[in-house]
Amino acid sequence: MSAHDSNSFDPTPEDRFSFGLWTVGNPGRDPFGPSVRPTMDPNHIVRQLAAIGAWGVNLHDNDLIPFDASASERDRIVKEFKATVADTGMTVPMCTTNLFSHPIFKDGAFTANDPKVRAFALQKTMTAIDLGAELGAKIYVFWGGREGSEADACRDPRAAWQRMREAMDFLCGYVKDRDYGMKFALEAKPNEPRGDIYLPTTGHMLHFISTLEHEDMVGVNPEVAHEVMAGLSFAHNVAQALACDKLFHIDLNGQKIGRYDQDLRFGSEDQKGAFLLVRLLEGTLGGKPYDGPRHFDAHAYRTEDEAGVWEFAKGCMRTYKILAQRAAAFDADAEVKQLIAEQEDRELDPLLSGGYTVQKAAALKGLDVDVDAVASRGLGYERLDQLLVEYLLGVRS
Ligand code: GCO
Ligand code: MN
Ligand code: MN
Repeated sequence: MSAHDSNSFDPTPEDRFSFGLWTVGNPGRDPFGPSVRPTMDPNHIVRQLAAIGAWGVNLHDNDLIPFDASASERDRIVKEFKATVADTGMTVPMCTTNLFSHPIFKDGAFTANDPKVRAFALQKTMTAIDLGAELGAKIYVFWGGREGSEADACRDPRAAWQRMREAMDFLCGYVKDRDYGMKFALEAKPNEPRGDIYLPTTGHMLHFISTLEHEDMVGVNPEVAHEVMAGLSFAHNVAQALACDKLFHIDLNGQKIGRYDQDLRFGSEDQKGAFLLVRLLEGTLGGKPYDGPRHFDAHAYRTEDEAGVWEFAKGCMRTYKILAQRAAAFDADAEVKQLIAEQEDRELDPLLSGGYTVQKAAALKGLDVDVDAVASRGLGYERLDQLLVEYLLGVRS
């Protein structure tokens, strides 16, 4: 099969593509209008996802079990859902808690000023972690949707940070005590629904994690839209997480800079950013590829009916695979390789890596650098970037 055969972009379980129940199940409600699509039954979602070649389905506790369900209702729902997941050969790689919809969370959950809210948030999360464990999830995501403020005078932001740490340390203890073998993935977002959310970027999260008691079991779940909302390079954020072995999960979608959280189909905006991201995740430039789930946290346009939703989901996976193929071709191109290699002067490596020694300091101080020659050299990045654009536009392969 040629690399251009459209079938080669069909998803397979090895691709580890996953969707949340809340993503394809999004009925199109927004602040200006109600649902435009009927609510889909979770079991129907799982069957459809399996039919289009997805591998995993993720959920918040309340995507599956209504907030006020009785114990017997809960057990019936979970039993049926588990059977559907098993029948379709799907998996539940990740679960999370809805700590933002119910009015009790209007001032946050783990960071709320009212201790009863914080206690309820821990109670709800432990119950949701139990559900995740029952469904076989090995990754547990924390997105602090309402962990923020508008009236900033309401609390010392250091207290919010401290409360968040205490909650994470407590819940890590719970998972260890129960032997669930789960890892936590923390998801940053700069704002929306709160005016400002604490821990607004992946970089903030990475530092926060280094202050936790069980730092080894906590990583990040960066989302394209969230870093782009903050005006940042998503690939750079992901690269830092990968370099620290902290990329435990990822939320893929599309976003225009400077907007509200759009959650668009993956690759539908900023194709260059998406190309650089997939190149990094797939390791086509070299380096260890990302081996976790490729999760799409996005939803279909409000213009769509159910058929449009499945087109949206297929589009996310197909574009990811197209970009993976484009990135592999780009990095295999001899001219690209040469342009990148030209920037590398291996000779100085021993002086530049491996830490400080007295000898290296002396050698560096004595080094004769022809400053003018180095400064006047063109770097060839125009040609390199044009080649990237040509691969992206499909005129070079
Ligand atoms: C958002 C977030 C959420 C989270 C989800 C999983 O902006 O609404 O991206 O979709 O990813 O709650 O924790
Ligand atoms: Mn997300
Ligand atoms: Mn989001």
